[in-house]
Amino acid sequence: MRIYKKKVGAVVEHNQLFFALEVANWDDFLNRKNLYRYVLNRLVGLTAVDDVNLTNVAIPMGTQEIWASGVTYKRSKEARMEESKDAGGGTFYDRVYDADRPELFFKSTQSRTVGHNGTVRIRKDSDWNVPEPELTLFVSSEGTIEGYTVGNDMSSRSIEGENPLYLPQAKTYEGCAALGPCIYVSDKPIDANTLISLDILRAGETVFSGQVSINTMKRKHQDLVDYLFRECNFPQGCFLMTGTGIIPPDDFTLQVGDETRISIEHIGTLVNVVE
Ligand code: DO4
Ligand code: MG
Repeated sequence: MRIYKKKVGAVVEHNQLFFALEVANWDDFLNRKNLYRYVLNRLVGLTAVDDVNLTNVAIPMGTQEIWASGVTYKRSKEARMEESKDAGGGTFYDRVYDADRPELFFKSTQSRTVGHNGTVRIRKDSDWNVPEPELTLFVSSEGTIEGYTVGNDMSSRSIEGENPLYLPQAKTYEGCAALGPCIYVSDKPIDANTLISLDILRAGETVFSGQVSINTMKRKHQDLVDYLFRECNFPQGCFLMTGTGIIPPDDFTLQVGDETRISIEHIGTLVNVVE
């Protein structure tokens, strides 16, 4: 099933039918073990609705933090070693790729995040910027993976490449993240062969396209979550981006007005315009 957050309440898509649900508090609604069963029970006795507008959905988050994982795909390791070679990046990305402990970093809050059809930003002090299309987990306060959404971990490659200690500035700023359009919830983990694709359009023309399967990811979703929860509590649950396996070539940078389209099978397509 897919859960869309609306200005008021939620729309749930289940077996090709749509249902409107009242939601008093989004944090409480999402943050539960076995979210799938809970929502399924709430659908009992409801009549499907015909007239559903899914273009104006809200960011499917409440007050949760967004965290992110890094260097979980070989492509990310290689691109980052290249961009940071003048700063000694030759070894540390290699090492984190092979280490037991993953790279995890704080990414964003709701106020710095946009939803489907929202406007993401590139920093004014950065001249090399990319979207990072990432499968994003919704994790309950008990550390269980309850749902999946599409995430964009907008990144400044020039700032990150200059010095790895600048990572928080390369990653966290106003409009640095997008999530949406919905949360995909199932009674089993997302298919291991799920494809992620990214298309970047400039003045209506495609200037970059890429695709990756999540089965090429180095780490397991639950291992990332377990590390994140080792010494952090998330009373409302949290979102965790799982890293990018698609990075445009080194001569590519986003421009104002570009449109990013990130699709993940089973979930949908997250569309954003760059400002
Ligand atoms: O190491 C820097 C960030 C990595 C990242 O965001 C990714 O691999 O997706
Ligand atoms: Mg990333």
